[in-house]
Amino acid sequence: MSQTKTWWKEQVIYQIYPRSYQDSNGDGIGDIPGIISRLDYIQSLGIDIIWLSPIYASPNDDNGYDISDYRAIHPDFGTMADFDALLKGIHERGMKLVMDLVVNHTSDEHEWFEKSKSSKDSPYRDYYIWRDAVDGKEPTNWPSFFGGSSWEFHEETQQYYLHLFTKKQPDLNWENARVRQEIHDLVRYWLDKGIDGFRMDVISLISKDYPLTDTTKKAFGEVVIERYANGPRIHEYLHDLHTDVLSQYDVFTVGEGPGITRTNAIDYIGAERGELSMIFHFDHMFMDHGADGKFDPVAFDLKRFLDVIADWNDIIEEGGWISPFFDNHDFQRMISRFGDDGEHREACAKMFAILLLTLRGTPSIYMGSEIGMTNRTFDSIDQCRDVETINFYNIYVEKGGDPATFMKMVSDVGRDNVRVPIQWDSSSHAGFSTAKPWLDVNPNFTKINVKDCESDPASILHFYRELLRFRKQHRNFVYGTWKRIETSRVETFAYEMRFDDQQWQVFLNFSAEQTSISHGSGCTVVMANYLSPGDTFTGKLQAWEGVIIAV
Ligand code: ISL
Ligand code: CA
Repeated sequence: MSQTKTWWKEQVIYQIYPRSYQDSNGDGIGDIPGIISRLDYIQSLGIDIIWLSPIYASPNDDNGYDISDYRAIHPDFGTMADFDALLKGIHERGMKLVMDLVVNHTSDEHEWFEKSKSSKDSPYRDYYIWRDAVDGKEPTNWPSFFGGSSWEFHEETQQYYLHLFTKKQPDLNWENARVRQEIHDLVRYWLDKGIDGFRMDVISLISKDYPLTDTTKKAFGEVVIERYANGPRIHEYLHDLHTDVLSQYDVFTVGEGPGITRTNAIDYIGAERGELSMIFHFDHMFMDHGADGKFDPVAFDLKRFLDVIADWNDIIEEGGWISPFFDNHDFQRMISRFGDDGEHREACAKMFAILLLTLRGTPSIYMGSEIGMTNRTFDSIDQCRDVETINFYNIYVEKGGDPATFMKMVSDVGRDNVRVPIQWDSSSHAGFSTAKPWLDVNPNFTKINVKDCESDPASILHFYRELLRFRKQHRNFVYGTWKRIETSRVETFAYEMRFDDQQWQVFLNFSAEQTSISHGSGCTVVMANYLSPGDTFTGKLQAWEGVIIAV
């Protein structure tokens, strides 16, 4: 199916986790003026769209994914005037701004919840999901994403409320038309300010499947599919939000949500559906999570990983659109997770850049990938800030688990790996702040930082720039076709892209072993991490080598 031309299909997203981008006032917390001071840098990369993780008022139980006022900026980040200046600065540079919309839940400190819990008769009671105890216990056996039960008992009114995330993140009741109206209003508030779209947090979870009943599944991922995601009214809610609000602006939306699968995704993103512009899917992100989630890991399966990438690429042929990504603020650094962050770090980071930027869709680059940032080591829970890590640590240790074993897992999979400050230079605190940061920098900042990359023409940073420029010049990436080329070796991923009379092939070696491929020999290189444009490809692939050739 051919895709209609739309600006947001042609662009590239850069995600900023605001607490960790740049501190401007020496309190150790990244802020809006800090981001403003880096806009020229972001523009110099060739980025089109900036996605900001939440900057709203929040008690920060889940670092801003627990919002207490949707129309206020958290003082840690600055003021509304700072926000307006940021938006202006982004637009002046020809870029766009996407905000995070977190409306599956609010903070328990949001005034709606304060009123809701005040009394069973409060007109706000029904903004959230309250239930009586059943046989003196939780209404259902639902586990929370962040450990423990999804129900919290409220002594004063003697009922439980539902929270799929932490107990400070009560789930909103979307069945209530007033809740939906409030959300439409706040979406309109930000769109009227001139932002260019929303990334919608766990949007697949907003419609609950009533009556709420026990799950029969054991594995957390299956519970999500069985009970939490893709509820009966999800498409009605998204369609209404689109029709009543979003469609009146020239904006786009990217939906995030566990439980969206290869088969049901098209219902969210099909062009004629009028729901979401695109989604982030998680098939490659959850595949090494075991029954109990990320702290119950199973072995990474490269074959499956590459099959998932190729399979999801086809959804674009079916008329859908996605945002390819390999890391974000919830996972670990992509090269540490899927590649090599040691000996072959530079080659590997560049190869992943080739992959990310030659898939169809609107790619999302997580801040710091452009310099090949890596996971760090966490030796003690005191070094961690993430509520997910801390909750699961407590559960693990209470059950008699060895703290050191858990901390090893945290160093692999903990979300704080990607939340450490950006490494700007080799000065103290990596140039992020003059004070001790809210989450300590990765000690490798003296070797991996933006400043050093700037002065090295062969750096990962310059490679990203070149690749982004290249992507912009060629429409193959957006409107062409993409087809996998079968290879005899799991670690060699190959595909072909065509548009008009242009034909390219991409070969990627997902290993440190040298190998060769029977395609493309004698063709001219257009972009590569070892070879230079204009070189002749010989069919040989070095460690983590990536190459795009013209056929
Ligand atoms: O982070 C995860 C695994 O470690 C995911 O399961 C994550 O919880 C899920 O993808 C939803 O994430 C989003 O909503 C959460 C928030 O903590 C995440 O930061 C956000 O991206 C609750 O708002
Ligand atoms: Ca600050």
